[in-house]
Amino acid sequence: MKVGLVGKPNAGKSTFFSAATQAPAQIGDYPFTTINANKGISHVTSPCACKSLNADCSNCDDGTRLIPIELIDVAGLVPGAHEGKGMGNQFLDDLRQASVLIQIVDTSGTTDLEGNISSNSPPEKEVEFLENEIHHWISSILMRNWARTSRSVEAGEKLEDFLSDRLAGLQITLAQITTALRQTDLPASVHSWTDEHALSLAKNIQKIGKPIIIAANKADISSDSNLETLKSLGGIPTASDLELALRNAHNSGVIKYGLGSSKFEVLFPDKLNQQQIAALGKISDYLTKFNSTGVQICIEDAVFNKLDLITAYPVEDETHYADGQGTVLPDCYLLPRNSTALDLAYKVHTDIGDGFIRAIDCKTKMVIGKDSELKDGDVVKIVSQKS
Ligand SMILES: Nc1nc2c(ncn2[C@@H]2O[C@H](COP(=O)(O)OP(=O)(O)OP(=O)(O)O)[C@@H](O)[C@H]2O)c(=O)[nH]1
Ligand SMILES: [Mg+2]
Repeated sequence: MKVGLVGKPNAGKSTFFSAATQAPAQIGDYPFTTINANKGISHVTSPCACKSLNADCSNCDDGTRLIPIELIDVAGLVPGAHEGKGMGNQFLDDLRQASVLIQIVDTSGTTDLEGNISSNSPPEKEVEFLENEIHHWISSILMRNWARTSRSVEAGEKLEDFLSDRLAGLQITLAQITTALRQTDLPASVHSWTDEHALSLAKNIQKIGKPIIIAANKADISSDSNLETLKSLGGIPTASDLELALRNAHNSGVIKYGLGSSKFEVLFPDKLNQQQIAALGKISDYLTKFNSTGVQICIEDAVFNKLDLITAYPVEDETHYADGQGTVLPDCYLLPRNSTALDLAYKVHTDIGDGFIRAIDCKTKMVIGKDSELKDGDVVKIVSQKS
């Protein structure tokens, strides 16, 4: 599960990345601080299955399960990137593996679309141009050598198979391409497709196969009107640098702060200097107003709402909900809704999937077949020839 962070330069992508992953990343108030992509592990949270099972689990934090996902922070994207402007679009390739994108928008309006300091840059323009760049990127992949290669479709190859080959590696499924084709008005003969046709198909492919969440970043210094505009576009108020400060203060033992929390606790008030007291006061005011820094909300919205993933726990021992070594609920996987017991088996290991015999729903102790659909939080024993 990979989530890509995108946006214009200087919007706060690396700050968001560093806050969410705790991995070091270069942060600077100038464009193109990041050239090479940063990759790191972040987590989404979900109520652990041990709660309802009354199981003695040591893999969650007091009933909250942390499930790892990968974040990718790429170089800033400027208008015309698909034509080679700014850093060009080779770094869009870094986003190929992302199933969902979070666009980091500078809602404060203090930087223009190139990431240079500006007095009043409308943040909604960022949303518009970025979508446009992603659409052009996908359509350029679709249309590469179109006149020559699309002959195979005229010769009988199924269009969706042909397009799926084209988009291989972009984390876009055949089913998503089929849906996008159904939603797009296209000429029957692929030979007569124009760039405009490819662009309308690319728009639908992006909406279905690479959805974008909007983080209305720098909310701590944004005007109410800019924030309202972004919220009307679905933006989530976010203050990445406050989240980074909170996590750093938590890691250094100054405060106690839980992921996505609406508050923090100062552990050693006597040890704080005036500057730290002022900074924590500012953060506290922000949390009172917004209830959270928004970073965790963006990531969880991407995974649980946009991608609609569910959690499942494979185990080997259906009585103790444990693996072969006795570890209770050792793993928690994220799977698309409507995934089956067989899908989970394949996620654990190809051999386990190939050798699938049956599964057991550990909550009900009922035997379930390979086509049985899993529910969020299911605990499943897979019986396989290879296990
Ligand atoms: N006030 C405020 N400043 C922020 C926030 N997030 C980031 N910044 C500042 O914005 C500037 C740019 O941050 P970066 O994280 O380097 O931005 P970026 O999008 O990765 O930039 P490039 O790598 O150049 O594309 C830095 O000065 C950050 O401290 C925020 O939520 N609030
Ligand atoms: Mg950066």
